[in-house]
Amino acid sequence: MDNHQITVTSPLLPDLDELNEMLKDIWNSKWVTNNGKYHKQLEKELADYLKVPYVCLFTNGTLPLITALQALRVIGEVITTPYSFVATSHSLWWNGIKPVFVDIDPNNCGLDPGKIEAAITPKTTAIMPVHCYGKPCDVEGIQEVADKYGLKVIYDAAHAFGVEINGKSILEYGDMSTLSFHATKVYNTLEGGALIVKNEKMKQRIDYLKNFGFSGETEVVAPGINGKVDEVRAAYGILNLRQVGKAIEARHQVAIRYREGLCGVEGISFFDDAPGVKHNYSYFPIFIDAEKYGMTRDELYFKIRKQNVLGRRYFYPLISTFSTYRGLESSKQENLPVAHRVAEQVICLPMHHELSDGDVGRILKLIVK
Ligand code: T4K
Repeated sequence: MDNHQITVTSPLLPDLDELNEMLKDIWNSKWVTNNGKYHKQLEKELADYLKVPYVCLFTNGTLPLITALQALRVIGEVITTPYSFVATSHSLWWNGIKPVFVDIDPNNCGLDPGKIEAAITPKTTAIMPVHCYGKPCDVEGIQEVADKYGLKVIYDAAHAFGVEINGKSILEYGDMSTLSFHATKVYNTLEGGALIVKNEKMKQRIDYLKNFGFSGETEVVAPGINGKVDEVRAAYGILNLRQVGKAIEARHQVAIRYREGLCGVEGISFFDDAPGVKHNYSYFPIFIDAEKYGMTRDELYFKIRKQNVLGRRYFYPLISTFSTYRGLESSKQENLPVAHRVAEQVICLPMHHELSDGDVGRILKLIVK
């Protein structure tokens, strides 16, 4: 029996010959970084593809979070979710900001806007929600609370490349949004990321901040960082952008097959497509109700692992349980009952553009009893 390893994801890679042609060009030009021509081209092409005004490229998806907080001068306390990759809260910590965890809505695994108000204090200056798995948060509900209390909203949209609500990019909501272009993401530049901003003035400010704060050869206007992307990764990104639509469609087909296979399985739930939303199928989380399914999440997780199917428990354990954060008042388990439950139930099944029908069949056979 075919028992090859099936990983949770697999990177979308550009054609090597095409990349080689671009590498030759870079080698000839000897311009390899610092806002080169491929860097400029990728920022422009991404803005068009994503239907957003301005894209600022970064070397990963964590630096744009850190930089957005700097650019908007966020201080004090920020309301955020414990149900995410740890980079979300770390970006606050690196800015000397206290994360205040609020529980999630089980229907989208994003911040529950109904629970935000109770966590606001005089020190609260912003909200940092996450479009977890690329599923849109309740963006209207979150904005309503933000407007009422004069708070900034920075979306960690690391998973939400290309997601739209009624034809509008999800990256347009809030004050700023960030993306990750890590190898494990729908669209990747090996390592990489971006900050999406709304006007040219802010784009300029971010460009200063990601280049040590330099506004010219001899002037430094802010304590900036080095977040610049080199020409090799920009070229790679240009080529990947040409095939990402096809890759998302392949993922869509995998999601359809999973849903067909898992429909009606007692004790297993999953997300359907939401009306009006263009999804990117970046992850396929399933949630195990141990009592009804007759097996705990971990029992199923290790059972499929033993058969070389490497799902992942994103996002277990919760950020609020890590040593850096567990002493915070908002980290108490009774404050986050939904997040704790979901983190105990989730397995992200393998999801990528190269999964074959046979792979999906093999995975389903292990889960459907
Ligand atoms: N905000 C959110 C909500 C995020 O999810 C993330 C990152 C960030 C912010 C920060 O963005 P970055 O600074 O990372 O750009 C991965 C990624 O490293 C991380 O980017 C991602 N989120 C997180 C959810 O997952 P791991 O530790 O699960 O990756 P790893 O190395 O175990 O890889 C998983 C599987 O992917 C492997 O079993 C096989 C496949 N893979 C992976 C790599 C790296 C490949 O086939 N090739 C590869 O090169 O963290």
